[in-house]
Amino acid sequence: MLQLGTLDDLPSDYRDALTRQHLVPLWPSLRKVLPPGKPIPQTRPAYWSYEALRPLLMQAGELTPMEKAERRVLVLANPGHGLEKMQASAAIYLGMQLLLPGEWAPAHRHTPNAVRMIVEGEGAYTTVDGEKCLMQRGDLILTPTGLWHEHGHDGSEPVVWLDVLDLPLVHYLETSYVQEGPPQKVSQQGQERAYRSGGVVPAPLFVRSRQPYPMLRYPWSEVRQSLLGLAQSQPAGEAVQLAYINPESGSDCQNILGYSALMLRPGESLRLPARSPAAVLHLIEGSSSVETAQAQFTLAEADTCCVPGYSAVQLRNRSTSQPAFFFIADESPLHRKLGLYEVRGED
Ligand code: 1HN
Repeated sequence: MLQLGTLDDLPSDYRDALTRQHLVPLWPSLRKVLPPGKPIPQTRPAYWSYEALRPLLMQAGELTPMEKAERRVLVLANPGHGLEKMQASAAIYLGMQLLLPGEWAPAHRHTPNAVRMIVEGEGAYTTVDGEKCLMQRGDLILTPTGLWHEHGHDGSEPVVWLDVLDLPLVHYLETSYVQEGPPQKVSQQGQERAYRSGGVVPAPLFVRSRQPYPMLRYPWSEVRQSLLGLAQSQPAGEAVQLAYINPESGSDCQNILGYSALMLRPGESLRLPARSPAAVLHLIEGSSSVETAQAQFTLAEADTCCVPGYSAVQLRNRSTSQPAFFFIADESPLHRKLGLYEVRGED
């Protein structure tokens, strides 16, 4: 590969003349924007312990009333991007949100897509586009782009959930904004029952739903059961993994980020191949290690970590008697749409 010239090779009066005309020579920066072989990600392997962050989140509950926060969130920021960027990866934002009994997070809608993975507590709900969705541990609830949403809490204990948004990308595209609105009228509840079983969808009078987001809540009780069923039908050693999809189209449930649930059988190890998208792994249940070439993390229940793209990941269930269950968010829908998606062999 050619050794390219640097900025220092150029006379300073020439550089100044370029700058005055808003011009930049490409060759001193070419290798930075086009590194050989594979990208040099800013996203680093990063880990957040729930046990360590929980007291700080509860403290935020004492320090900052909802009226001063709108959403009371501690952002899980990847140091590789700089904490102030509030990014877990190039396209993924992560935050832990706290709602205390009786609190209310007012209605708004925005261009970034969000999902919530419920981490602890009972009695909270989120209303999305008029559908009141109960929040129970392990549930995945979608808040797609442009849909009104607000959160309430009728229970007696704090409720915490993990927010995953495509905010870094939508912000980078200069398309991120929010609108505030009045409280929504609840028009339906329990809509997830309409999509209870895989392979069949509602078709009243032979008519199928044409909504882009027909299913908003994916109850953990159903997903967990499906994983246990899949584990029995899959040969040992094959990944037990389910994708959260739009049940009408069969495609990813959101446009930019993809979501899946993965089970490790007791004592099981699994290698996830190196793929172009960065991913976030959140342990819903169990105990597991997550290892890349650069880092190794031990995840306890409710812990979260991030792994950069182009790097293989080794998962290992640390229990020989209990399964481990992961929630995984990644950038694969985006990469596929852009024609950038890659799976690599051994890295
Ligand atoms: C948002 O709307 C929520 O509605 C949570 O709970 C986190 C982070 C950035 C932008 C919007 C919510 C968010 C957010």
